[in-house]
Amino acid sequence: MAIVVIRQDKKIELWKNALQKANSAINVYSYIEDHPKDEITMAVIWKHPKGSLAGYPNLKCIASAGAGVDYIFEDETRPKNIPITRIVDPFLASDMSEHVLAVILAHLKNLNAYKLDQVANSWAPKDYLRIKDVTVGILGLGELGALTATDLTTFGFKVQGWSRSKKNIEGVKTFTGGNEQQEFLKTTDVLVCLLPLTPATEGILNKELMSQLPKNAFVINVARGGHLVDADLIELLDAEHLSGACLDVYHTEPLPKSYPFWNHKKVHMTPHYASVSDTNSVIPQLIENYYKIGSGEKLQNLVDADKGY
Ligand code: NDP
Ligand code: OXD
Repeated sequence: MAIVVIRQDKKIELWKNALQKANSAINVYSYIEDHPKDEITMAVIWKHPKGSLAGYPNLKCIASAGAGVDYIFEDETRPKNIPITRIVDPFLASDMSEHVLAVILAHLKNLNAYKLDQVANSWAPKDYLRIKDVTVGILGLGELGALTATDLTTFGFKVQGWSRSKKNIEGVKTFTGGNEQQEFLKTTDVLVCLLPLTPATEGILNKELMSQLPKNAFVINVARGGHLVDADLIELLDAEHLSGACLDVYHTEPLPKSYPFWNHKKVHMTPHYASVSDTNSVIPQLIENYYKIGSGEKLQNLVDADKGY
């Protein structure tokens, strides 16, 4: 039994060392070093190179080092019929909630516009919005969406959410399914996308959906770039239907330098860092699952392969 860490960013050694430090009895390898492939029972991965999951004859679990698993289903060469797990973690949820709150407050108080004014030496007071007058609508009421929704209510926002199955969250008006989506959108001033990327949600932030938001609505996409139809967003911003957007995720990451978002005054960007798995917090659940593989117990935070999340 052993773990292989597969990721292409600079954090590969950090994850290998953190797993090793958490439990020195486990053999942990990085996929770029020589390692005995037949020993590997668990792969801890993040945006792995396609094809790199093949060739592990005893692999029993593919563990995403993040909450999202879309990149795993996109790899057709992945071994099928092996459980996939994902991260569910209180800091991942609270960091996301804090990010969304910061973005919404910056929008209400025109902070992004004032930064542009400052760069242009322009003194231009602007009307601002009050929390009590703003309805935030969250697409996706899972681990991250539900906490974000609850936290926003404590700040005095009106909050509503839309999800696949009906939810009951104190202080949050909930909607489900296609029929209720229209009502949800019509009454949403700030739309936050916290859906997983699946065939059912790909391109959901399109012209048809975003046109149903009230004039001057603001869109926040912190889920995946594949949810957004970029050209539709730009069209609705330029037509002054939407007042702005804040994006953390993109179709291609890093976003190519020539991309129109970079220089669009109404698009505010962060580099896919709204909320990041903290090794100290998430490694215990990975190690528990590693031992559960050995004992044949049910794994924690299993992904439903049929739903894709
Ligand atoms: P969960 O799986 O816990 O929640 C997903 C929510 O979306 C659920 O409420 C689910 O409904 C709903 N949903 C899924 N499919 C549909 C659909 N077709 N129609 C309506 N609702 C749907 O995910 P998390 O909250 O943990 O994470 C959400 C996403 O956030 C991740 O998949 C990832 O892409 C992104 N993320 C981004 C980060 C960043 O830094 N930008 C950091 C971490 C995550 P139901 O409850 O009924 O199943
Ligand atoms: C995740 C992410 O899915 O960081 O955890 O995007």
